[in-house]
Amino acid sequence: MSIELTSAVNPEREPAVEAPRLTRRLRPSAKAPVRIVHLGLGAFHRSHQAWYTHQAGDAAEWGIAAFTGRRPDAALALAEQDGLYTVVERADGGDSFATVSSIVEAVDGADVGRLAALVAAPATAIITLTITEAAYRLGADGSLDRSAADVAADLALLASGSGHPATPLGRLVFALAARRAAGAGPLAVVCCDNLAHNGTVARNAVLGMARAWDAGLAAWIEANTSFVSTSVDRITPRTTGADVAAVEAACGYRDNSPVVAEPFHNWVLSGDFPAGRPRWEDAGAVFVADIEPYENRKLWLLNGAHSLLAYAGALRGHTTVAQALADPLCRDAVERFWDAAEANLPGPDLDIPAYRAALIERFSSARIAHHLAQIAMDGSTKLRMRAVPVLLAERARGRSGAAAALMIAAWMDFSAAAAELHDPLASEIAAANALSAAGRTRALLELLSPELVDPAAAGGGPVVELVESLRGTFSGPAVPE
Ligand code: CS2
Repeated sequence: MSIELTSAVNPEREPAVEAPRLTRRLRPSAKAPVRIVHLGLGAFHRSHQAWYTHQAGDAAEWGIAAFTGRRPDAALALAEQDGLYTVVERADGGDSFATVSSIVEAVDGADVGRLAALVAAPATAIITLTITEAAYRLGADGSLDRSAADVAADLALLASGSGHPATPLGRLVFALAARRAAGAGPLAVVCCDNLAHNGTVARNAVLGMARAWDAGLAAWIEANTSFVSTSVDRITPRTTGADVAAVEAACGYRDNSPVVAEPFHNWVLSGDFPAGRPRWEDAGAVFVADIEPYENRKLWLLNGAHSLLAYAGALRGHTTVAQALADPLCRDAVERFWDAAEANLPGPDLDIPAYRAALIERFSSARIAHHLAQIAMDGSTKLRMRAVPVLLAERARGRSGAAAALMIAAWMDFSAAAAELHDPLASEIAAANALSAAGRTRALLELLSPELVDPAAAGGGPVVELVESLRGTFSGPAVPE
């Protein structure tokens, strides 16, 4: 018996005309000199810091060399386009497209030699970071966890001089040592990860690593590096194949690295730039003396609601932020959490009612598919910034903190149900989940913060019982409309 093979491609069809690849030859734009080095080349860097730099009035003087984290892919794709990419601003009324040219060099993060050379160059004035919250390797006490396996491995490598470090912190410290050796002078490290006091966190993490390697280097970093704190905001869902096709249709070129973002964008910064900075204020960045109220507003209200929706929504069978928010049970939990957070945010200047109303609109965007799975990752690190401070602040005021405790209970239910957990503490969480009911809740709370189970602190035993009583709140299926 013979089988007739038919080609999947219809030979009668016209061959598809391939759109030209986006490059600087196709879209002529000069390369600015590298003055910013970025660690963590991902979608958010491209929709936020690189976009702000592109919009700055003095953009021609400020090129970015951006390094990936674990994988080289994003650097390879961007390098093929000479660093150019498209920002798709996705509004309810439609998409708008802008080609961004501030990234002038896209490098595989493993190329630590190139990183050191660029950081050591006198022209480099700024190092920006989006390395994820978990990469700061903070222990529950807020200092660098030197016993974390990858931190310990990097410290051993640095001490022996036998190879290049693999963690972002290790690479950064290695590169700062090169700057010190070159006598290239002071610079600013600008943390753009969603952490409370992120400049201080970055400082403690970098100095913690440096001190364990070379006390002289640590002293040099203290004297020559300004750690700038920032609050960063722009919802940036993962890019899909449909987005690549939409760019091709609208712009007439092939861009393998476009990024989709909401129209809203916000950047608040606090700190010194000893070697200068771009005019980011031209794109709306704001420079303040005291960043704490802004960062708490963003971390608690936006990111806190995101994490609550990620766990509650997933347990209720939802996939995106907009779907979860449309579920009355999830929406009610968000509003209650916001009430608790708002009660602990200072003054009318922050205009919380308007901020909350804007968040409802941003989260409800029907055209942005922001996946809960993307937000659910690294929950143990995120909840320390998003749920624990509100819970402790509420208890310090004599209230139960139930709205924040509900986020923690939902995270626990999610972590027990998840087939695979993406979290720096995944094995500790799995071990805790194997314990019996009350022991399990206590052990999980302890991973978030020892304060939550310390009988002498505001929390104490009642927090364990409170969280335990809230478990299972979202485990039923969503009620169909
Ligand atoms: C989100 C953030 O994934 C997450 O944890 O909460 O990435 C959020 O979308 C951004 O901070 C928005 O600015």
